[in-house]
Amino acid sequence: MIKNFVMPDFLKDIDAEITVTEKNNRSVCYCEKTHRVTDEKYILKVSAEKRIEIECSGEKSLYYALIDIKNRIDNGTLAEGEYICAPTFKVRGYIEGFYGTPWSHEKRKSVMLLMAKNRMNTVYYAPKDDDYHRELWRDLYPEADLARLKELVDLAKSCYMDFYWCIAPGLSMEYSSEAEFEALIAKTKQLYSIGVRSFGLLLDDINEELEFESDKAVYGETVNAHIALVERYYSTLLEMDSANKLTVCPTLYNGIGDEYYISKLGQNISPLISLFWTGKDICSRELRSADAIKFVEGTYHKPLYWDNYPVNDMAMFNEMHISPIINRDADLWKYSEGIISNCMEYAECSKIPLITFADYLWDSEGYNPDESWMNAISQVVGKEKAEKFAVFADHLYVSCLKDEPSKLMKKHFEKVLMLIKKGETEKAIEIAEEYIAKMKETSDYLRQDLPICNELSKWSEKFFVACEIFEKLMATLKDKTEENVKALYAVIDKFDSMPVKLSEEMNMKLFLGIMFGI
Ligand code: LTM
Repeated sequence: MIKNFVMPDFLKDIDAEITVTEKNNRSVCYCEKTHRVTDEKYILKVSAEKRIEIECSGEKSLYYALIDIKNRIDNGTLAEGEYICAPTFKVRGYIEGFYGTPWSHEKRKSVMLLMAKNRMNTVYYAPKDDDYHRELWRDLYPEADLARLKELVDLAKSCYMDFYWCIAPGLSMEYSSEAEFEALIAKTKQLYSIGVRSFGLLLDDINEELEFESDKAVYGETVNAHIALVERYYSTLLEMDSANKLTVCPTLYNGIGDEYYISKLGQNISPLISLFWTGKDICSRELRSADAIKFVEGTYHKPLYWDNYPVNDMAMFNEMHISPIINRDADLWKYSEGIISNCMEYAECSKIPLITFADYLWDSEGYNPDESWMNAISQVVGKEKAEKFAVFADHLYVSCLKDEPSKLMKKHFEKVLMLIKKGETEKAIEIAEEYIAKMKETSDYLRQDLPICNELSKWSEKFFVACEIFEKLMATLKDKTEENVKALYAVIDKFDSMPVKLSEEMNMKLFLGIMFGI
C-alpha cells in the first residue's frame, strides 16, 4: 500500500485482489475536466476476476478509491474497464451551524465518519448555541471540552476531512480594542495547540450597526471594522503558521453580491480567504451559476456556499428536512469554491440529505436526486428497511426547496380514484388497502426505540394519525353512513390540530374532497 496509510476497518473486508501504484504525475495529480491540481483523483483498472489496480497520488485518493471499489462491489456495478475518477466540487462539506441543541460528541463523530465515507472533505464546527462559540467567545474552553474537540480534530485527520473550528465574536466584540483582539488570538491559539489549522470567523446574525462609540470613532462603518478585523486576524493566523486557512461569514450573507457591504468587504480582504454566501436568500430554493458569477464580479471571491438546507431551526422548527438536495446547478463547481450544508439539530436525520449533498458534490453532472436519496436512506436505516422508511419520508417534502410532495401516496391514490370513476370500487379499495398496509408496516418501524425514530417522533405521531384517517376512509368507502363520515372527520380534525408539517398533499380535507368527494 502507501506509506502511512492505515486501512480503516470498514474497508478491510473488500472482496477483490487489489494492487496500488503511487504516482506523482499528471495522470493522477490533475483533473482534466475541472482543470485542478488535486490529491483526490484516482484511476481504477479493473480486470476479470475482481483484480483491480489503483493508481493514485497518495493516502487521500487511495482512501477514496477503496471506498469507490467497496461501493461498486456492494451494488454489483464493478465491471471490467478503466475508471478515471475525481470530484467536480473542490470543497464538499457540512456545518454544525444551526440554532438549537448542539450535537452530542458521539453524534459528531458518527456524522463525520459517515460523511467521510461518502467522500465529503470538510466539516465546520460552529454550533450557534455552544456558548464558547458565540456568547462566551473570549473564554478558553475548559479541559474536558478541549479534549473532546481534539478528538474531533484527530478523527477528521484520520478520515481526510478539513476540520474548521469557528468563532463568532460579533455579538459583543469591541473591534477597536486591543484587549479584545488579544482575547480572540488567545482562544485561537488554544485551538491551534490541539491541531486545528483551519479557522472560521463568523460575523452572521449580529447588529448591522457598530455599537461602541470607540468603534464608530475609529471605523465609521461596520464594513470598515470587519475588513480591519478579518485582515488582522488572517495575518496573525499566517504568522502563527503559513498552513493556516480562514473562512469568513459576512454580516450580509445573502443577496446578489454587489451590495455595498459585501462587495467592499470582499474586495478588501485577501483573495485567499474563503467567503461564505447563502445565495439569493437565507434559505435558497435554488443556487444558480449565473448568480455565482455575479457574486464573483462583486466581491472578487468565488462564493463558498453556506447552504441552509437541511437546517430546520427558528421558524422552520415544525418541518423535518429529510428529502434530497435539489435545484443546485450541475456546473456550479466552476463558479464556486464548494458547498457547505448547514444541518438540523437532528443529527441522525441530517445524515440522509447530507449523503445526497455528498453525491451531488462528487459528481454534480451525474447526480440523480431520487437514486441518491434511496442510497442515503439505505445507508442510514439499513437496506432492508429502506423501502418502508421511504413510505414515511415521502411525506416530508416540506422545505424551501420544494419538490413534488408525497409522490408515492399520490401514485397509489390516483390509481384508486381512476378505478372509482370506472365503478370498480372493490379493486380501488384493494389498492388503497395495500398502501395503508405499507403505512402500517412503516408505523411499526417508526415506533421502535432507535435514534432516528426518536428524532422523528413528532412527525411520526402525525403520520400515525394519517394512517387512522385512511382506515376510516376505507370504512366510509365501504359504507358511507353518517356515523362513518363523522368519525373520519374527527380524526382529520385531530390531524389538522397537530402543528408539525407533513407535506401539502397531507392536507387531508382537501385531499379527500378532491379524491373522493367526501
Ligand atoms: O445562515 C447563516 C449564515 N446564519 C444563520 C444560521 O446559523 C441559521 O441556522 C440559518 C437558518 O435559520 N440562518 C441563519 O441566518
